[in-house]
Amino acid sequence: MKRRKFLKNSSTLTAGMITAPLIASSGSPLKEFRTMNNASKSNIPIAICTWDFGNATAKAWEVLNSGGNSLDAVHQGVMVEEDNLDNQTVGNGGRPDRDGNVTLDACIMDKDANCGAVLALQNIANPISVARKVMEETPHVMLVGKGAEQFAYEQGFERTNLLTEKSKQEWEEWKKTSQYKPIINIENHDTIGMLAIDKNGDIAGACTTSGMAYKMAGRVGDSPIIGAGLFVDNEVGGATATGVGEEVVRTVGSFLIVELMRQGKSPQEACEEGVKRIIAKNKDKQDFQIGFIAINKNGETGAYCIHPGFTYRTYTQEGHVNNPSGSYLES
Ligand code: SD4
Repeated sequence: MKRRKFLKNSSTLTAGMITAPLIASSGSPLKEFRTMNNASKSNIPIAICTWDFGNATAKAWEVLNSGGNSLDAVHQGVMVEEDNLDNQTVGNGGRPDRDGNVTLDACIMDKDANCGAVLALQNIANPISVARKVMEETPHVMLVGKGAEQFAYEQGFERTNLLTEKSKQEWEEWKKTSQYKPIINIENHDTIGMLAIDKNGDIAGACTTSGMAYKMAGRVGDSPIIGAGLFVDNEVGGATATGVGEEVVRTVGSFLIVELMRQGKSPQEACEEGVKRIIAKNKDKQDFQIGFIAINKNGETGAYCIHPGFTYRTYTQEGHVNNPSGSYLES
């Protein structure tokens, strides 16, 4: 069954089930939304992404500035990095798992809370496009491994060898010690998570990664998990994450940040609280990086991380900037 039809069939039930608890659980949300919606919209349209992926935000901006929607903007924006063979943390050319297989994770979410994801996808260069197909062409949200790959071929995607000579050589070198030790701020870029607001004021997000280098076969992090690596609520805002995915999953980080904004926190305050929740669960261990970025309905942005070094890109009418993120620790 096509997704749209499936949603139509279930919409009466879902609307009744979700509206009541939302309003009941968050104080006076209607008042808050009204305040946010009445504020200045000078920051719209806007595209933001984790790390210094300037070519990706430039692409997203091109889409937004020519009147395109936020879903197309984030989709086309993150694809720039999936296609960048020099980027060994996203898409084609990504570092493999410990068995030498490149396995990709990605998800996408639109203004109507439609979403799609692929997990541990092999041999397909643009996992974000497959995730969007899952969203638009199936009644499901996530497809994993062989099933995701099979679906991609059915949708016309080509089989591609994703292991570049450079990533292969590094993996051969790594095998000499075989120590799994995620590096903080690896080469100052990593997973790309992107959020955008279009000229209509609608928000969408996308997140795509090759995951932690030399992970166990079958390991999946936060990046393709809606609520963990990415979450968008068009009434409130969006958030996305980079870093050690296990820790983001444990706190459902992106959903948490959006809910904190719903309760009145700014994107900056919400990101800081998100990081602090992770720190609180890791009192004896801080040798890992997490970075969050967030945006609210007005186009205000925020970012926070554990260790200094994380940056995020913003593209608005005001300019195209790589911004340093505040950090919980000083080094
Ligand atoms: C993961 N969050 O697979 C991703 C990878 C990442 O910094 O962002 N690394 O856990």
